[in-house]
Amino acid sequence: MNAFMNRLAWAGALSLAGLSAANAHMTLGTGEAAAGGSYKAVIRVPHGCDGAATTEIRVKVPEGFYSVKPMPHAGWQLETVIGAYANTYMNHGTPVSEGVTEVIWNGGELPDAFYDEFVMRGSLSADIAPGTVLYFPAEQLCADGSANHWTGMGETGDAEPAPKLTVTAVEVGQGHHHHGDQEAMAPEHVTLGDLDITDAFARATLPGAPVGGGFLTITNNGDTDDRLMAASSDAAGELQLHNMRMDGEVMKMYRMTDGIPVPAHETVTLSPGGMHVMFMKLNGPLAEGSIVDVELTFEKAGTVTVPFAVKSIAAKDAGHSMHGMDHGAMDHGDMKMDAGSR
Ligand SMILES: [Cu+2]
Repeated sequence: MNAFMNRLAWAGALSLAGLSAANAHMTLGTGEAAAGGSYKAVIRVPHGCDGAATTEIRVKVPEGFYSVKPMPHAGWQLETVIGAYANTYMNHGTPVSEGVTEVIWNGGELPDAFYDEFVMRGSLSADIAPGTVLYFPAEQLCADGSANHWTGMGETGDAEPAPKLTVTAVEVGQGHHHHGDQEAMAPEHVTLGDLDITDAFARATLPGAPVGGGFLTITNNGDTDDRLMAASSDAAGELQLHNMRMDGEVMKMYRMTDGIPVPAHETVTLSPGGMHVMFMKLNGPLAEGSIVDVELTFEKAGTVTVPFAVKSIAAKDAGHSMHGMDHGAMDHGDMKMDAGSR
């Protein structure tokens, strides 16, 4: 393997020895994530510097975590450092060789007595070996000019331990970024608490098409009603939850602004001609045979990433046929209002 992989493997081996971090360290909200998927790094800042308020957080982005976008933080300014990656990554078919390598939030004031979280989102390379530890070295600067250096990796150095992420094996359906065998990959089911999510697929779109449709089946095995509240994906600027209804002789779609209920012990199916996840402002065509990761957020169960298999433009797998025409031919007046009002 190349030097990059060697370095990752070395970092992973070192980390095995140093797992006993105290709670008051700067850490990541989710310490494990699968290679080949998206990852939301939530950097937790538990305290200031010996009583002084925190005024700046600088976090380095590890190699292998690419296409990173930081989340603005109210009351803080946001800066990014753009640099070249050691490797080139494929982001939905486009090679990416540079991006955000450091994120700086500054100009705010977080008192020592308070806790806060700073967030960035990106993709984890599918080539990262399972068990690899990625470090997010961080500097915490405080109002009195002092600082905490959260830059220790493994057992090296005198610094406090850096926030770290353990990368786990590529999940089924997520190896598509780098490997050509995606046609054979139908998503297995995804489990989130009491919810079983199956048969997630999207229809392929033509070049230039602004929208696409996604479908899935959700079974709630629990005793508590839940609700699909929102969806998001790197493949599109916005995802909305839609349903269809007859308006006179014309089938129209409308936005389900209260989400999609998933009652206890029931199965809800989103399928062509009915409820669907609508990809708005597509960043590019949904290519048949590829997989699109969609993050679904439920009111109770929380958030999960579900791989949607992209099938043919008129896929009738689910036994329906209408949806392919809807978005091209229908009057989109209502839709434009929806999209523009966000
Ligand atoms: Cu729609």
